[in-house]
Amino acid sequence: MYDITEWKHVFKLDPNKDITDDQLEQLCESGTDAVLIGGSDHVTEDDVLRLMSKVRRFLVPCVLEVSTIDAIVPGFDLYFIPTVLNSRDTDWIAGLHKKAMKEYGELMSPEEIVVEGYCILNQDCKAAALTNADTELDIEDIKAYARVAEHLFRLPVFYLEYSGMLGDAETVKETKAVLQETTLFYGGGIKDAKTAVKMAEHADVIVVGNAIYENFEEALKTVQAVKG
Ligand code: 1GP
Repeated sequence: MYDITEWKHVFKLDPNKDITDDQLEQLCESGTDAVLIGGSDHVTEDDVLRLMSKVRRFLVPCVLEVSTIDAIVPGFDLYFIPTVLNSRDTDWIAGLHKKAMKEYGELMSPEEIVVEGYCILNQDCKAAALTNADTELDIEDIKAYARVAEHLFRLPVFYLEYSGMLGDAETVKETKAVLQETTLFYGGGIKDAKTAVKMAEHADVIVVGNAIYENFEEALKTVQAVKG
């Protein structure tokens, strides 16, 4: 029903941050391929539910990126489950996942679940601190993680995460070159049409987060920039 291999652009909304109803409408009707709800800290069930019910008024696919077991809310189109491949803490690789499955496994429909193999590359971002990620990776390490995602774990998504800073386009290009089946997501520091085009040249899907809250008008322009 939802073919993520066709996607090019996603907005990531933080349930802990404020957005006006008018802005939300503009995002949902912008032509983006999906609205992803997720954040690294202070994600509560109430905030997720509130935001979901607003996004739900529009046709855009509404996805929960699960970051805490305490805020899993039914009613989303898809559930993205991150596994942080370069975490030093097994909880973020499969530990929390096992806990979630123990609690909700019977209720979850496999067709609603998309597992994302994260590779976190900005050592200063919250996600890196939270997951104790080993960000000291060279391009060969990153390509190896991409191959782990596609060839070993057969994950549908490999996510290069630079949250808060613009990453290296050459790294995205070289990573893309080793992936055939797995969809390459790129997120981090996209703040306007120019940065969107730059990262979308090699990533399959670009994710725009912070810019929504920092410069809304420019963030909105990233959709047309990559979807034309
Ligand atoms: C964060 O990859 C996303 O998880 C987007 O990053 O907030 O820097 O746009 P930014």
